[in-house]
Amino acid sequence: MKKLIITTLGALVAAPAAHSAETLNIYNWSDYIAEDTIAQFEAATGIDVNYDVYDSNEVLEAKMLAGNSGYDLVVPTSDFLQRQVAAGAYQPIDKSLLPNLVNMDEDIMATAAGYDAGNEHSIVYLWGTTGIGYNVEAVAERLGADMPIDSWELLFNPEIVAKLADCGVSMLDAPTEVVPAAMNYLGLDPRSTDAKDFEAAEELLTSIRPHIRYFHSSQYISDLANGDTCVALGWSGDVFQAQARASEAENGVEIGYIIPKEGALQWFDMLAIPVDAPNPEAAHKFINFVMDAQVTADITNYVWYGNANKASMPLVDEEIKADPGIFPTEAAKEKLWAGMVYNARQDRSLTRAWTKVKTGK
Ligand code: N2P
Repeated sequence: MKKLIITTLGALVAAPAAHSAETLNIYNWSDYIAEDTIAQFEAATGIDVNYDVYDSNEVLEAKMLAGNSGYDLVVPTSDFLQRQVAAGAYQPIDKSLLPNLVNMDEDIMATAAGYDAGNEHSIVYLWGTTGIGYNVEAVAERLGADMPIDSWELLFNPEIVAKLADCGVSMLDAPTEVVPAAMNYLGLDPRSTDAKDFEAAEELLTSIRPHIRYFHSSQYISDLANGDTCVALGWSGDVFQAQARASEAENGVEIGYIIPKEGALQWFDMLAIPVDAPNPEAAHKFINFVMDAQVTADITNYVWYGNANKASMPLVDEEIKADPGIFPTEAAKEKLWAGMVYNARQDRSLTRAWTKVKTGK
């Protein structure tokens, strides 16, 4: 019986990898873990990991609300998590199985507790912002080198984005992130749930729709890196991964990331265990493994997202720690907003606006 083995943490670490029939099913965001994290976990515990990826909170939410996903560990963003916890989708985390909890940054965990009281169902995995990735040369060629590249204007000003359309502009397919960003650009409260504000954003987005090549939440990493697109509304670390890929390829593409001066969404992605997880013990084991200072530092150093692990910080590359696109300055922090938790009615009105934008109807 596998349960017998996994109640003894010490025995697990020593278990030979080759003889274990135990599996852990993880469903995580794409491009969101270091190259060797899973292999290291398997070697340390003897647990076989099935690792699937997604690039959309909506896709994950549909699976969590339907139940029977078969996953032991998933990574919803905190605003989505709150809704899913309310629906009974997650089981409480057994903190007695997480000795590495002492490594966590209490301030960030407290912020996350705003979405999950007492951090009962979740542990912060990584966090980042939703801003703009751009090809430095391609944008300068089209807008002139003096053009200030620090604003949502680049994407949301119809005259400016029109000039960039030929080199390829993409947006996340993430209504709860793009619609509030458009509202922020319009001077509206990005956390507003007023249908009128959604409509104003819809109108703006529809006006720039002809200049958007596609809506997709992971393809833009390689497209930016290869120079196939030149502007993306995207996630901080993903843009930095594009930058790193271009520089490794030595293809002459230089990618920058902007936290717009008007503000940006700061989000937190959370490790959570579905209520019907087949192997919650292994999920706890993985959470504790990830909370190791070196393991988390390796992840941040690979994916360029901030983490909530205080003990990992001395092990995070100086270049990453010093980058204001990854760890925003105090001034930028003042403009960041937190994700809104929409109720069903608000969610429908947001989704309706988004569908219209995407289909142009
Ligand atoms: C990584 C996606 C970042 C997660 N590709 C957005 N919450």
